[in-house]
Amino acid sequence: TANVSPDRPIVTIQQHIIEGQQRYPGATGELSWLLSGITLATKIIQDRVRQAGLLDVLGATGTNNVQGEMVQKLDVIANETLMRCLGYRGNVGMMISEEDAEPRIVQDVGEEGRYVVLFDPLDGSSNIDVNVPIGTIFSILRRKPDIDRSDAMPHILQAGIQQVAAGYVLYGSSTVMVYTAGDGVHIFTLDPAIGAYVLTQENVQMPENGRTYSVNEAYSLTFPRGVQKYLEWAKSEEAGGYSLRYVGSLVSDFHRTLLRGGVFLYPPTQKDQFGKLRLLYEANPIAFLAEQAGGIASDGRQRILEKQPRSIHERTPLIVGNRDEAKRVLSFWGE
Ligand code: AHM
Ligand code: MG
Repeated sequence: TANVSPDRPIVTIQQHIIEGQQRYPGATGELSWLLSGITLATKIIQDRVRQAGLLDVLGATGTNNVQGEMVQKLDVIANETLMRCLGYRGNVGMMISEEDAEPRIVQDVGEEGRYVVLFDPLDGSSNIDVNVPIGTIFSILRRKPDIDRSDAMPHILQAGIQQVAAGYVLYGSSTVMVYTAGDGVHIFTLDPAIGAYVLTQENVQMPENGRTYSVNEAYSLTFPRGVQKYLEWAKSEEAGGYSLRYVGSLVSDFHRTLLRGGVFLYPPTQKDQFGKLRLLYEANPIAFLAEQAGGIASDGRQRILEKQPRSIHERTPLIVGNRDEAKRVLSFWGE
């Protein structure tokens, strides 16, 4: 992982993407246009997230807040903001959002729209009221050129390996965008004074080992036996001292795993046979980032990125972490 040195020129995310694309002959710059829609939307969302408590208070006397807007739930605001910032970019063909429980196609525009954008507008939104970091996750696919657009599904239900780009924005103590277009993982930090995402870490690699596991251990009695065994092992003397860290916000839990190593798990439970996380909006983009950073993402049986999605609702177990630790979990998994 290379921290950007202080004497390097300031590079914004747009600049970085354009420079990256110039390395590919025939690149049209369309992806950078699309991404600027996402960066704009997440700047607006982060502003609303930062005001979350205030908006409630200011809106409590009537239904309007200071901007004269109706007070809305933040995940609805996030969803609409992404739609408004992206929906009118000609190259966005379809947008699919995991708003609330039911993902839906929110836009189908532009005959020439070449990209399909999938997002979880505000992941971990049950954490808003207690001021815990939340995030926006996105995944970008290319619309299949040879298939008629009257049925959206073949364009949407593509394996994660087909992703053109993916990333997330974490609304934490600072706002960071973590991004890959298949050419490494790069981190940009929002400088609120100038309103730009500035490159702060380039070519991030997960640490080679990390003795941290991240899982909702309260469900452990209903995890598959192999997962229980891993958790028992991690607490044993032989393991040499592990820590448990679980925020309950995937973006936060993965971000820590990316930078500090260790493993994040959402295994099958008695309640949810395939776990809770969604393949298209959560597991795929996270898996793309993890692999680009030298890590592993699996559902326990196969690589997340190779899973053929069958429905837009689909959930999947997820094990993601630095190579050695994820492999260790997988070695217990089948037991
Ligand atoms: P959401 O998309 O409805 O916000 O739910 C997803 C979140 C993830 O951020 C997090 O990893 C998981 O739910 C936590 O689930 P649990 O409370 O079962 O541990
Ligand atoms: Mg989510």
